[in-house]
Amino acid sequence: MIERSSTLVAPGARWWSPLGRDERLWFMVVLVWALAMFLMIFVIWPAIGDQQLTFSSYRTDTATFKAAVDASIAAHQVGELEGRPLVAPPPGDVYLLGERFQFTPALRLKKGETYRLLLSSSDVQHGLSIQPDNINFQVLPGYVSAITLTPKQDGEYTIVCNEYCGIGHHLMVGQIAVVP
Ligand SMILES: [Cu+2]
Repeated sequence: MIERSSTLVAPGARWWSPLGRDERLWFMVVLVWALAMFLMIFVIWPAIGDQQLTFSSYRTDTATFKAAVDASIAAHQVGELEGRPLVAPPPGDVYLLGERFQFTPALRLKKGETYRLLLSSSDVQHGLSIQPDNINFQVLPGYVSAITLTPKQDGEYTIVCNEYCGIGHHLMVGQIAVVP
């Protein structure tokens, strides 16, 4: 603290003086741009982009979900793929279970049809990454992640787990085949 009587006089403090015109202008630019980016995330890209898939989640328990997966396999299995059931479900609800260290079942979907992919885990947290489209979702025990998707292009898609889940994590892959 410098005394008024000192020969050293503190410089005038300016920071609480009214904003200058250029400062006000920059604040407005930043505010408008922040709001624009906020709208892009929730309004613009979901409407015109391909990035955001509609997604919701709800609670479940492992036994209930596993029963639904088994029922879906029993009803719509069309073959086997790499030792796992290959299921071709009709448009609507599609069940996919993540467990150490696989995704069950392998799926065959039709291009242009709309499905609700229901994901859950029977043990620990997994990640669901659909390649090469780079769709990413969490797969959690006790919760169902529901993703509405309409495949637009046929081909073979690979699911990889992208949450470290144990010693076999790097082997944890699944398949979605999209047929015309
Ligand atoms: Cu993993």
